[in-house]
Amino acid sequence: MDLLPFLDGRHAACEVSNPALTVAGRSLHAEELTAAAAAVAAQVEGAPAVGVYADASLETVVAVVGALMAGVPLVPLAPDAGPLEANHIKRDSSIEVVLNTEQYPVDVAARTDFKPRHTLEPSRTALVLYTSGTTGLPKGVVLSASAVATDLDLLADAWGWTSGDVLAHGLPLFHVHGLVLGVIGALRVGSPLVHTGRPDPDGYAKAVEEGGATMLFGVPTVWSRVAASAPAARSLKGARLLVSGSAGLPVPVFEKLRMACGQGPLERYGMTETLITVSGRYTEPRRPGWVGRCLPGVRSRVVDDDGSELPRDGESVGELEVVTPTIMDRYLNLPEATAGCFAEDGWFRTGDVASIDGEGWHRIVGRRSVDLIKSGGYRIGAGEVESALLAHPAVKEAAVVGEADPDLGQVVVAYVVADTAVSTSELSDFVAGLLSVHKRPRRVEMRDALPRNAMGKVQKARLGER
Ligand code: MLC
Ligand code: AMP
Repeated sequence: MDLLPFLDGRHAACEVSNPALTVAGRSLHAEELTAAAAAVAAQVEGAPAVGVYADASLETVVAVVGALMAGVPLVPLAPDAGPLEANHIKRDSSIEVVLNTEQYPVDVAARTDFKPRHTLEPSRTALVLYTSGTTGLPKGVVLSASAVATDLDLLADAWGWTSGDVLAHGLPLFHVHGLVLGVIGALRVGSPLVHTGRPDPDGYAKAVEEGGATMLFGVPTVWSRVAASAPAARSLKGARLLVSGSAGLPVPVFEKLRMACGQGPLERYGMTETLITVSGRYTEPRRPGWVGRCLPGVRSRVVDDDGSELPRDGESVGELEVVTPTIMDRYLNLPEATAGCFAEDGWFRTGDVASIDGEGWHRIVGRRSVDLIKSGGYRIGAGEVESALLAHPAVKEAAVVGEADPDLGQVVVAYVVADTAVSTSELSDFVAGLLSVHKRPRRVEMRDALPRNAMGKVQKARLGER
């Protein structure tokens, strides 16, 4: 399947002399990218799956394209993944090779005439993306080439995204936002990509002013930081479209950007398991606080605790369920968890609480479970952080929650009962080292005991009480 039509030389981007791709200041032209990726494809073809150490580098993009060319399922690893997280992912996905490491380096200057024997059939697995649940270690979400391609085409249509755009962002390359939309999306549409290395306001300003960026992607934390920097916000006047997602965009951030650069970001909503299902359209007025309507072919409903559908009146609040052609195939090796996230009639339960109005606009109100935290747009499972804390020899009990934060949306806060003296920063660093840096508790509070109910279950709502 032509998940990357660009690679067949059919796409306009191949004809322009501008680089197709710039990551953290280093660039490749379309032909260079194709040739280097073909060398990766030759190396990995036939493997059941391949990993990539997904730092923000040209090497990561070349590895991603090479795996897709060869039709080999790609498993990205966060560059700061600690041993607990990284070993789980490697074991669970049975990957033997992790590209872009000392053992399997990626050469962006490599050239080969290799023509992959496999084509990426629509039903083949393109990606396995690991994402946190409320408990346990992250689950591998198996995404087909067809789900990815369909989603990208629907989004390109909704956003008027063409090869005439230049996309810029600085998001991590191991999740849907930065990798699927931000890299594979740009390659599929044929728009040059400027990855700024990190998603900081100055990088975004420079991408517009010097890199000619017309479209920018960010999580709300990034937009909030851009809005707080007057010169950076003003420089975005030159862009055609700002897009926000991965968490709810606060209305004041939307308004601040609108004042500074003439537009508030267009919002879209989705998750790893469904890809992006709901979005504003670039031709329609934006409604701050609302994330848009279903993409064509997607259906949605909100249901109460009994599974009965609630009225589409913009007021009734229930769990959001969707049916979408962009749905995952399954959670890897977890048939019960896979079955558990679908209602009896096959609708996917998002776990998000929302309302839908008479015109089909969606407002996301929160999440059903307090055990899934969104911090800086990262999804973090409370159970995973609690288990990591309990692995520290001093920790007797631990409970983790997400608390509201003006910068990150939510921050991970841990309440800990310890047997022996231990500093809060040691515990935070311990989690950062074992899982990954963004999962570390930003605040640790020591307690003599945790509030529990008669059944012995921790009462998370009472954790803040002294
Ligand atoms: C700090 N650092 C440590 C550390 N504490 N390193 C080791 N151990 C410790 N204890 C270092 C980090 O390595 C990093 O270094 C630096 O400190 C800053 O890290 P941070 O404090 O974690 O950064 P922060 O400013 O909090 O990050 C904000 C952010 C980030 C917005 C940049 O949250 C982010 O990138 N978010 C994007 C998440 C995303 O893409 N989600 C999409 C999910 S898909 P250094 O050297 O690296 O600076 C999805 C679907 C959809 O949701 O709808 O899109
Ligand atoms: P992830 O699996 O990391 O992709 O996270 C998916 C979750 O991010 C969803 O279930 C939502 O809770 C949240 N999310 C994504 N986009 C939005 C948005 N525009 N508004 C509010 N929440 C969002």
